[in-house]
Amino acid sequence: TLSSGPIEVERKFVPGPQVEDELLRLGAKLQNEITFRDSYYDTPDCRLTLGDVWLRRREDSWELKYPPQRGTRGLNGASTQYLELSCEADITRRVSEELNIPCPHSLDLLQLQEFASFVTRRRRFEFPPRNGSKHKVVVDLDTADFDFSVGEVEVLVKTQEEVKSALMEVEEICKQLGVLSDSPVPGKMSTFLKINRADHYKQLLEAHVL
Ligand code: V4E
Repeated sequence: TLSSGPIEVERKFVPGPQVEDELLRLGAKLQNEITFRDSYYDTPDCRLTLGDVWLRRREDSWELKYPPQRGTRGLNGASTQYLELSCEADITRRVSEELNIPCPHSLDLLQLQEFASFVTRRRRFEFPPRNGSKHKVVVDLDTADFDFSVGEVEVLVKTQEEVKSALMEVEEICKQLGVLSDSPVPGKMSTFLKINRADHYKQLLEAHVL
C-alpha cells in the first residue's frame, strides 16, 4: 500500500475578462506567475489514461494523478478529486500496478511514450483561510501555448473525510466568481488531445474518462 499524497479537489471554469478584478475584490491575492512545461506519458495503447491515470513530467519532476477509487471521478459532474503522487518510487509502484507488471527499479524501464507536451503560463491567486474553514483555496489562471485558457479553483486535503467540505468551499468560490457552470469545463489536456490526438481523445470519450 502507498503513502498516498494529498487529495486534490478542483473545479475548472472558463475565465472571463474580469476574473482577476473579481478575485481581488473577493480578497484573493496574486501569489506568483510561473511558466512550466508538462510532458505526459502512457503506454502505446494508452492503458494509463484509459484508466484515468495521468503520468507527467513537470519540468524536472514526475507527478501522478489518479482517482481515489477505480472509476470514480466527477463528484458533482464538474468537480473532481484526484490523488497526487510526487515521489518517483511511489509513482513507479502505482504505474506498474495499473499495468499489471512487476515493479521495475526505475520509471524509465517502463518504456512509456510521450503523448502530449505543452507549456503553461500560470497566474496563481490565493484566498487566505476564511471564516470557519481550515483550507487554503487556490485559484490558478492558466494559458497554454496552444492558445487555450482555463481557470481552476482548488483545495488540497489530506484525508477523504475532508473532501466534502473542500468541495463546498470550491463551489462557493466558483459561485462568488460567477463561474459555477453545471457541466464540466474542458481542461488543457482534453483540449490538447482534441486538437492534436483525435484518436486518443475519442478513445477517452468512449471510455468515459473525459
Ligand atoms: C486530464 C486529467 C488530468 C491531467 C491534467 O490535470 P489538470 O488538473 O487538468 O492539469 P493541471 O495542469 O491544471 O494540473 P495541476 O497543476 O492542477 O496539478 S488529471 C485528470 N484528468 C482528467 C479530467 C477529467 N476527467 N475531467 C476533468 C474536468 N478534468 C480532467
